[in-house]
Order: sequence, then structure tokens, then C-alpha cells
Amino acid sequence: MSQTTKQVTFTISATDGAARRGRIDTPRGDIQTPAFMPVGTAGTVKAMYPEQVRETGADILLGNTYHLMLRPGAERVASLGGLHDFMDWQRPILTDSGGFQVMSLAQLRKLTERGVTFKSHIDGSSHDLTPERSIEIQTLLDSDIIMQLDECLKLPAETKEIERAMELSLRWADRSKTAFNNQANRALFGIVQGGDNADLRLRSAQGLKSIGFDGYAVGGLAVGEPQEVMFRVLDDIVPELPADRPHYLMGVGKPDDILGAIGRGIDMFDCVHPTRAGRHGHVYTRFGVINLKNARHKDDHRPLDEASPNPNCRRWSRAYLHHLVKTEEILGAMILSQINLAYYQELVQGCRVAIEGSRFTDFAAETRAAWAAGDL
Ligand code: PRF
Repeated sequence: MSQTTKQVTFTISATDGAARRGRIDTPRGDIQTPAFMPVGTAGTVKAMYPEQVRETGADILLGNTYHLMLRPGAERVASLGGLHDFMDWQRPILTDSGGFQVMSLAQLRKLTERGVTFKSHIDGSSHDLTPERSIEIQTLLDSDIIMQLDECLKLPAETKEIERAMELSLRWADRSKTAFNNQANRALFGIVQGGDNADLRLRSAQGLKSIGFDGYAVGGLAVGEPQEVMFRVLDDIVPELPADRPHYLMGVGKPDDILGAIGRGIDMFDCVHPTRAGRHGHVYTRFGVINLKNARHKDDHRPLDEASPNPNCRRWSRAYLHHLVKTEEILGAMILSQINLAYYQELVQGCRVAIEGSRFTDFAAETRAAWAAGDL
């Protein structure tokens, strides 16, 4: 009996306008929403120990089918005890399905009804990814939240092409659901595609709803379009998604994108931006973003933010952090990744409290005003 009882559930505890405050329960722990998921592409959040990632407030990480199937291989991860033991992150992991990374990283891709064949960006070896194999790989990794295989286009694109990719993604959604076979201890999310076209987005959402998923992702955004186009698509589509299921905006974004999307009913985010920006010397503070590469920091003895709750923002001078970035020291990447991830978690935590207090709009306005007023 217990095998057929769903062990991944979503509960909303407060709403404020379209914004939602909730909790996803999984056998590996709870995920407070709105949630930001740090990206651990290759079985590590780059430059961070798992416990440091946890200490920033992260409840869940994102892992990648594409990278892990190529290296070290899904069967190998499974025989070593699954991704959680392999990397020693014992909390929930969501895995992306691989389609998006094949499109952005692999060489010589060939897309057919069956799936996608491609050559590895690492050694040129040939691989095959179908909706069924993607589910199998994510199951071998022992992922807690599995994503369907989809096709994500870059924008701008022709309407006919957007329609073709959206419909292919819907057929792959159906095959993914069958292959997933209602596993009780994990969740399967569908992905809305349809580019910047309201009608195609609507058809995608309706198709996914009639298949039935544990959660609904919005894909195909933050792929070259202006922020206002992304927000317009969210205005069109989020109200069409089942209200009692998590809504996940894939691969987004900057802090301002996250505020805008939470205000439009999104519950989950992932993005490489905070860790990647950190490795490049860009650091997020309550007063905006600072480019530590800039020579103006050379003699600046001030810490990043002496009133920050994060000790790393108070500990070192801007001059020292500038020096670490300029010399490409590993410690610079470690410190700035930590600070950026902690800032993102502080941001979503602030949103949660604001939604509970029915003051999300004011919170978003105050947060944006602080970024704009920052005298950095
Ligand atoms: N599909 C999948 N992963 C993704 C995306 C998508 O559309 C995006 C788009 N921003 C990021 N990651 N499967």
C-alpha cells in the first residue's frame, strides 16, 4: 500500500496576489518555497562544500542528466550508491532532463521523433537520449524531482518552428509520464514550451495538464528575449497551471527576474548565474552588484557590507577580494560563490516572509530601491 502513496507533496500556506508561500515535502526533506536551487551540474556546486551550500539556506540542488551521463556515467553513479551518496548531499536533488544542455553544449546533434543523438563536448563520443532513457538516467541517479525531456528553442524563432518544438515536447511529455511509471518516492514535472507565443503556450499547458504531472515547469524562457517578454509569457501562462502544484521557472535568473516571477506565481528557480558570476568577480549584495575586477577597489579597505548577516561579507576588504579575483585565486571563487548563493537564499527567504505578511509588493519595491540606491 505505502508504495502507491505519493511521498512528494506540495502544500501552500499563504498567498499574496499571485505570489505563493509553500512547502514541498519529499522523503529526503522539505523544500520551502519560493525556492532557489543552486546548480550542481557535475555532482558539485562549483567551489562549495555541500555543508556550505546547505548553510546558505538551500533545501535542494539541481543536477544535470547531460553532464552526469557523459561523466562519470549514470550506471556508475547508481553502482556507487546514487548521486546523494556520491557527492554527500543528503537532501533533495532535482535533475534536468538533458535536452536543454544537448542543445547548448553538444556537437553534431540530430533530433528525431524518437529523441536526440549527439556527440559529447568532452570526447566526441556518440550518445542517444530519448524521453525513456532520460527518465532511466534520472532514476539511476536517484533524483527526487525528475524533469521530462523537452526541446528548448532560442528566441527569436519562427512561429512554425516554435509550434513544432512545443508539440514534440508534448509527445515526449506523454512518453516520459509512461516511462516514469508513477514512482511513489519521486516527482515528475512537465515542461511548458511555446516560445513567446501565447496561443502555443496555452496549448502546451493544456496538453501537460491532461497528461497530469506532479509539478509544472516553464521552459524556453531566458533564452535571448527581453525581461518584459518573459514576464508577459508568465502573465499569460502561470494562471493556466494547476494552482495546487509547484510552478518552476527553469534557468532563471538574476535577482530582479526572480522577484518579478515570484510576483507572477512561480515557486521554484535554478540558475548558474550566482555561482558563475562569483567565479568571474561579480558579487551580489543588498545594495546591488559589484564588479570586483574593477581597479577602483584596489585600495578600498571597506568590507562588502558590514551590516550583512553573512560573515563573509564583513570579513575581508574589497581590496583583498579584488586582489583574489585579479590573481584568479581559488579562494576568490570560493568566497564569492558563497556570498552570491547566500544572497539569493536571503532574497527568497525575504520573499517567503513578505508573502506570509501580505507585503510582497512592498518588499519587492523596497528591495529594488535598495539595489538602485546602492552607492557602491
Ligand atoms: N528546458 C529544460 N531545461 C532548461 C530549460 C528548458 O527550457 C531552460 C530555459 N531557460 C533552462 N533549463 N529541460
